[in-house]
Amino acid sequence: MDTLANSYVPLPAEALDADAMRAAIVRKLTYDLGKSQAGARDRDWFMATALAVRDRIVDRWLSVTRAAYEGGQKQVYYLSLEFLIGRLLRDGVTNLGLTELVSEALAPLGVDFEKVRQAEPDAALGNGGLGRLAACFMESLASLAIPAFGYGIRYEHGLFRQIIRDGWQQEYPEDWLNFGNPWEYARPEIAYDIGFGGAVEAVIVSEARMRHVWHPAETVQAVAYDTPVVGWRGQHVNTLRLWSARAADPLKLDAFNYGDHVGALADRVRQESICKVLYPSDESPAGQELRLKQEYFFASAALQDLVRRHLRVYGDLKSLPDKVSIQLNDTHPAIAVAELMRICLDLHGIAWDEAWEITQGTVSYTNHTLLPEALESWAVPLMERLLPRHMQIIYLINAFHLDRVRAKHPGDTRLLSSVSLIEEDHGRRVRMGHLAFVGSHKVNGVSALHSDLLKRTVFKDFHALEPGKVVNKTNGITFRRWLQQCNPGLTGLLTEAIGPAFLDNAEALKDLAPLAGDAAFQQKFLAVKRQNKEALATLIRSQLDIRVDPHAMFDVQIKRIHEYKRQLLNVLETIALYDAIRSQPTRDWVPRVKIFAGKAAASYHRAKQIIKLAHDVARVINSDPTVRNLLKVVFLPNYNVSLAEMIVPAADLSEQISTAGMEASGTGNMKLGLNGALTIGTLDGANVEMLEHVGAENIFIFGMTTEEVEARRREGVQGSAAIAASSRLSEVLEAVRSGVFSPDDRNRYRDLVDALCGSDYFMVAADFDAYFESQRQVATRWADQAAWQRSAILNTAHMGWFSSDRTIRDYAQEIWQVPVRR
Ligand code: 26V
Repeated sequence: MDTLANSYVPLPAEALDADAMRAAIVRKLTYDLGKSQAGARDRDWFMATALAVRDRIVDRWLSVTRAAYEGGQKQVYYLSLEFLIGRLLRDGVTNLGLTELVSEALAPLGVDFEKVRQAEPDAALGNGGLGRLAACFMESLASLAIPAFGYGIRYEHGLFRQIIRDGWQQEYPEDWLNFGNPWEYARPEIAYDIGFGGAVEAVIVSEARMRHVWHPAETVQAVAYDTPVVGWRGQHVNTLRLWSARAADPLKLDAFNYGDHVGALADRVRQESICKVLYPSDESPAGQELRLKQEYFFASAALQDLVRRHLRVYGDLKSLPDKVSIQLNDTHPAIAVAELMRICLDLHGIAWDEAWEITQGTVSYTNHTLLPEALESWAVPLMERLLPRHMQIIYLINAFHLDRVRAKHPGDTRLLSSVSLIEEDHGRRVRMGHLAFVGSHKVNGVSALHSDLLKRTVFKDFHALEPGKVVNKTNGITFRRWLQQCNPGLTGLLTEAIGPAFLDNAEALKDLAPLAGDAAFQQKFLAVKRQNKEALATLIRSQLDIRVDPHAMFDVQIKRIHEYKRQLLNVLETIALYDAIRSQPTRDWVPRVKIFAGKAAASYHRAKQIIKLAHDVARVINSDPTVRNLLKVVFLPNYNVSLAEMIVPAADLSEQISTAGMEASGTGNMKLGLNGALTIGTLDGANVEMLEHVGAENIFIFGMTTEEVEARRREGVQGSAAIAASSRLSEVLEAVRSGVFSPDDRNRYRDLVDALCGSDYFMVAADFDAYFESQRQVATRWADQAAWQRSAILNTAHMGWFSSDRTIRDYAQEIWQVPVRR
C-alpha cells in the first residue's frame, strides 16, 4: 500500500511566494500578537514566523490524519515520558522546503532569520538520549509517512537550566512556555478522567461472571495539546499529543466564600502539579509518588484516547492488534499493560484470555539500559494505594504467567522468583521491566551488543522461556536535524559532490567514499569544518571569554555527566597530556581543545564533583603560559539540543569512552560521526556497529571488552593494581589527590581518587593506559592531515545506516507490521 498516494496535498502557490509569506508574518505579528513592526523584538518575530509557517502545515495535517482513518491504516502510538525536541522552527521550515523563502520574506523587514530562529526556546522535555531518540523517531515516522501519534506529558518545566558557579553546577527552573508556544494547539475538549486511589467493588454479573468497578478517590483530567510533526519534504504530518493536568473541580467555591482563599485552591494546585516538572530519569530510583502518578496519568490518557479513536472506526477492540501498535519507550509507560487489560475487562466486558491476547498483540517494549539501579520498580503498598485495580490485575497477570512457567519447569523455584513480576527480597515491589516484558509481543534493545546483553543478563530467564521475543533495533538519528539543519555548509558540499540523493536516502552518502582520498575534495571538506569551528570558537569566546584556535583539534565529549560515561577518564588524560607538554614544551605537540558539555543529575554528587574537577583543571591549564595554545580546556554550560547543534558540526574527535557493557547505544556517537568527527571509543553500545561500518582504520577503539570488565569485577581486581603499574597514572592521581588543581581545598578530590584505587567499578584506572595510548595514535593521525581528512570523509560516508529512517523501517517491519515505502 502506498501511504502517500491518497494523502498528498500540494502547497498552494501562495505558500511559495516570499511576498505572501512576508504579508502572512506581518499579519500574525499585528493581529495574533498585537505588536507593531517597530516595537517587535526577535521573540515576537519568532512567534509571528512560527505561526505563519504553522499555517502551511495544517491543511496537510488534517488531510493525512483523516486519510489514515478512512484508509484503515494501522496506527503507531509511541508512548514516551520524554521528548527532547529542541527548537522546531528550522525543522518545520527545512522539511517544508521553505528555508530560502522565509529568509527572503524577513530580510526586507530588516529581520535576520538566524536571530529569529535563536529566539525560540528549546523544548527540553527529556533528560538525554532516550528523550532525544523519541524526538528523532517522531521526525522519521512522519518522513516515512507512517501514521503515528507520540504521547507524552506537557511539562511546564523541562530539564533544569544548568548554571556553573565557581565550577559547581547549580540548577534553575526552565520556563520554556513563558512566552507561549506557537506550535501547539490546545484541545480543551479532548480530556479524559484519570483516577487515583479509592476502592474496587466486585459486582456479580452472573454465576460465572464477576465485574470489577473501580471507584477512584480522586480524578484529574488529562487535557490534550497537539503539536504537528512535519516529515521531510512536507508530505506527511503526524501528531505529538502531550497531556496536561487539569483539576476536575478547579475551585472549592464554598471554601472560597468562607474566606479560605488558599484552601479553596489547594486541591487544584496539588492535582495540577502532575505535569509541572520533568523528573530527572537518571537519578536514583524514583521512589516518588508523583513520578508514578505521571506515568499512569499519561499512559491512561493515551490508552483512553487511542481506544476511543479505534472504537469510533472499528466498533470493537478485537481488531486492536491489527490496527494499532503501542510502543513503550522504556518501562515508564509500562503500567499501560495493566491499564489496557482494565479497559478490556472492566469497561468492555472482554474475557481475560481475549483481553490478554489483545494486549500482548498490541504492545511492545524497548529497553534502554541494563544498569540495575535504573530498572524501575514500585513498592506494592504504593501501587495498592494509588492504583488498587491495577494491582489486582498485575497479581492476576503474574499468577497466570507463573502458572505457565511452572507447567514448563516444575519445581524450579529459582526460576519462578526470577521471572515473577513481584520482587520479594527488598520489600515487595512490582518490577516494571518484567510487566512490560510479559505484556509485549516483542522486546527490543537499542544496539546489537545491548540486545545480546539483554538476553544474557536482565532478561536471561525470560529469553530462555520465549526465545525470539527479544530482538534488536539499533538506534538512529534524524539526518534532517543532525546534518541538513545543523550543518548547511557540509550539506551544500555533499550535494555539490554526490548530488542530492542522500537527502532522501541516507545510504547514498556512500557515494562519497571514492572522494575520500581526493586532495581537492579534502580541502573543501576541511574548509567547511574550519568554518563550523570558527563559529564555535566565537561562541566559546562570548560564553566563557576563552580564546581557542580553530586550527587546533576540537576534541569533544558532550553528554550527560555520569561515571559510566567516564568524563573523568578524559579529564585525567587531559592532565597527563598537560604534564607531558610541560616536561617537553618544545616537542611537536598537536594543539587540542578539549570541549566538555553536559548536565549532572541534581542529586548526583560524584558527577558534580567531576564537573568541578574539569573546571579546576581548565583554570590551571588555560592560565599556564608554558602550555601556550597547545592545550585548552573548555566546559560549555547548559548543554541542550541547540548547543549540540553548534558543537556537533565543529567536532574533530568524538569521545565515546563508556565502560564496556554500560552504554546501551549512544546516539551522539552517530551525530558526531555523521558530521565528520573521528571516534575514540570503547567496544560499547552502537560503537561496535560504527566500527563495522567505518572500518577499523577510521575509528580509534581501545580498552577492555564487556567480557574483560565482567571478569575483572568478578575477580575483584582493585584499581590500585592498575595505578601501581602505570607511573603516568600514578603521577596524575597524586596531583589530583594532593590538591594541585584545588589549592583552595586540598581535600576536594580525595574520595574521588580513593574510589579509583578501590573497586574502580567503572574501570577508569584499568583503562587509563590504553586510552592514553589511543589518544597518541589520534594525534599521530592528525599530524598527517591528508590521512585525517580521508578518515573524516569516510566517517560521513559510512554513517548512512545510522539514520533513524532505517531504525523506524526495522520497527515497522518486524515489530509493528505496518507498511512503509522503501
Ligand atoms: C538511568 C539511571 C537511573 C538510576 C541511576 C543511573 C541511571 C543511568 C542511566 C539511566 C538512563 C536510563 C534510560 C536511558 O536514558 N537510556 C539511554 O537511551 C539512549 C537511547 O536508546 C541510549 O542511546 C543510551 O545509551 C542510554 O543510556
